[in-house]
Amino acid sequence: MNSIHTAKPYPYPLPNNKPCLVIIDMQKDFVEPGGFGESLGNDVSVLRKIIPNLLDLLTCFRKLGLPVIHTREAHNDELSDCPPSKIARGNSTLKIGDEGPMGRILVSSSDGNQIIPELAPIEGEPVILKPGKGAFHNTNFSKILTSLNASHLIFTGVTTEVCVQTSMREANDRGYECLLVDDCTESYFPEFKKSTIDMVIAQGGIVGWVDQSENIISALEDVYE
Ligand code: TIU
Repeated sequence: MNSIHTAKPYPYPLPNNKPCLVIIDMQKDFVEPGGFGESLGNDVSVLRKIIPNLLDLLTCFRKLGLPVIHTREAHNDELSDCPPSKIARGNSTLKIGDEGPMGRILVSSSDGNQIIPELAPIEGEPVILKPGKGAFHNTNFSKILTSLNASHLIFTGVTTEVCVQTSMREANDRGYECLLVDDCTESYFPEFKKSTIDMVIAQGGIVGWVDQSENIISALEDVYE
């Protein structure tokens, strides 16, 4: 069987069906000033360094005709999909649903909720609007993965220990073979990113695998071109 032999903790198998790129929450809310991320007290500029690597990986998937799925952490205008506990959490002056510099915080119709232009979805790429940190909770993610006959998911996006890790763990529990891309995911807290990566590959890959985008691109080109 083909594999990405550089992956940790051991080679990541590449299937005969198509692996799927999952890009978690690369929306303005988390990487641009004035959004949800900054309202929580974070320096959002630290997340931007993954954009060029992620664009290279996305370009590779598109070129090879492999599926790409985007997610956004998003709520409807009425916030009927947002538990009061989520709105109340944190000590920010700007809460979910409040009017901020990029429109209402974390509301799907606002400018701040859109994916950054560099990584904007193209026609045919599903965008999952997820009200939770995980991509499966109250979404059609499972249905889309089934329709794509997906078994192998390559996870990227922000933030590593919150929405990316939650989604990857949910996928792992559902039987998907999950690979986290080290240089295509970022956290506001470098130590949390490192710990997440350590946790994923500990105990023989208890949650999945980790590798760098350069190795993944080169293996995908070898196998699927
Ligand atoms: N706060 C934080 O680190 N993350 C989130 O609230 N959502 C995502 O990770 N997308």
